[in-house]
Amino acid sequence: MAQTVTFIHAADLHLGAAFKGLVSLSGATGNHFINAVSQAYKKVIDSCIEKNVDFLVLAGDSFNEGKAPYRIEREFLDGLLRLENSGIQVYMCTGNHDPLSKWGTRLDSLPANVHMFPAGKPGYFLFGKGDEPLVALAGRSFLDRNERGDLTEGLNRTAAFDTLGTTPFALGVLHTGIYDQNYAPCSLETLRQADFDYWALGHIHDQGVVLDGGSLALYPGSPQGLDINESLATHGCFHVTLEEGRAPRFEQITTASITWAQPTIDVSEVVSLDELVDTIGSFGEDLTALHNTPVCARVTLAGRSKLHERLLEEGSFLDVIEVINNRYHSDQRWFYVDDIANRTRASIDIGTLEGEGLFPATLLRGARELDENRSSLESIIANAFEKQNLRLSEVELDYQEAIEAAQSLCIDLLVGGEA
Ligand SMILES: [Mn+2]
Repeated sequence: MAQTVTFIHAADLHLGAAFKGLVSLSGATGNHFINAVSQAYKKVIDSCIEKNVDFLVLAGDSFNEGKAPYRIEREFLDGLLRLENSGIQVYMCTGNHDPLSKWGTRLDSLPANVHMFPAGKPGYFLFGKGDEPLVALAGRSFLDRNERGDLTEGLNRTAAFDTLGTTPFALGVLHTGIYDQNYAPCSLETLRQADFDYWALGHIHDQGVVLDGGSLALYPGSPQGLDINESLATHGCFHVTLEEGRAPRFEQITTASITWAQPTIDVSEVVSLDELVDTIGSFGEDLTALHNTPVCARVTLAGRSKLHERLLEEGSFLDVIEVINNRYHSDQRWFYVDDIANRTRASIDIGTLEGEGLFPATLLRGARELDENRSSLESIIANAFEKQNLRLSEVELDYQEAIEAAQSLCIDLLVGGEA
């Protein structure tokens, strides 16, 4: 009968990471932020138990820092103990945020079901059911924060079988930036030649497929996006099935309890702050429904808007943010605006400017003449490029767009608010 093994692959838990600046929020919202990273870890553990997997792989950066508060260490160990009680093994390596040299006595407190790959040399563990050996695992931990050498040496199917004997499946476990020279760099070719069924990788916080076909190499991403820069991407872990005679299969499990977003919203049609609140709010409601989690957003407003002047008034954003954050908030589902950036520009009525017959009118007439006389426009632009030592022939230029952008910029400088 074909053998089957299932496991969950997670990485970059970053337990203890705080959402800086946001944890000062009070009440339920503040607690939700404070607990988001721990909640994601709990979901990883819950998923292992619900799916009744054979083991869990953690591919480094389990902790955000070498030293973690007692409460955080306790949470980590309690999760591992729940797995031990369910008969689920754990294979893990450390990464740049939690290098093994910083673990100290924490290592001694790991339950018996947890198998930590060594630092300084490759390590091998055998997973089996009953007397049946099933999976040879090979992996290596970060010793210090920076590992500038290639850590894949000895991490391959042959070396694993030489050490452990032959098994139906072979797995690699490594924290690596691949292309990043500071974080255990290696080449895709090395990963491929290792001939594992599956590489459980860690380090990159967005999910990604590094190798597909033959052997599979995946980054599961961080179970919880850690800050506004880890926006929208799916954050979770992978549920992997290895079956003899078939390619490895994986499905993703979402674990994040907050979604970050950085939307740019066009407000050229928005004429009042009330409308602005509604516009941003309904955008946020769509996002919370889409991701089925609370959403924290840093909003950029764009477009030529009649609101431009009003938005430059001191404090107007703080008021808008407060109204939104109070209104779009219930116990389970909320939309929270962390900050608003104003990239709107003054609303300009070209007809009025032309009618006034002042300098802007002269500028607009000049722009129109240039638009009609393409060859003189081309020579002006070619001259400007030459002065900057740039070659126009290497750029694909939309002259219409260029002249509109230039006209818009000049008018802003002449009449409209801040540039
Ligand atoms: Mn990380």
